[in-house]
Amino acid sequence: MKVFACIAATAALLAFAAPASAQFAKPEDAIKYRQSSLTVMATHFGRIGAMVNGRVPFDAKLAAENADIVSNMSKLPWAAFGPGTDKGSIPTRAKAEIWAEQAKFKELNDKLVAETTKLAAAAKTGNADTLKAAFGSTGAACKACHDNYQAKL
Ligand code: ASC
Repeated sequence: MKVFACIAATAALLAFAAPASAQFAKPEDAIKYRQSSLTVMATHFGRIGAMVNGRVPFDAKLAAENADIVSNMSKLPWAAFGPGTDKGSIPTRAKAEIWAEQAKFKELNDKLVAETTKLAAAAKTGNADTLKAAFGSTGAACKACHDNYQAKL
């Protein structure tokens, strides 16, 4: 009995510690997770955009905080595009090609993560022009994936 309780407790702990990919009970959970992380990423990327495009004053500290969030968020969605998460009872603009071309899709995600890492580093320099350049290449990485894998509205 004690051994069983110990195994059960260990299993429960491992379930929480496991990578996100194994943690979606149903497709809707994965869809919500990836949409949420992409929404948070876009929100904070947009705040940097407002600065580099002159809609709000440049603020190095805010830019760095926003870029760190973008960088962290960019690592999350991939795990929520696993097998069987292509459709659910909530709307998704993810195209079927994502699951047909997982290697190519992963490559674009890795590119995004690399660009957002550079964005976070650029923001930490405190130089607005450096940030603007990194914002441009990060946006191109967002767009490359959307052009291929996001259904038009
Ligand atoms: C954004 C945002 C995106 C990307 C993309 C770049 O600000 O929300 O999805 O930039 O539009 O082309």
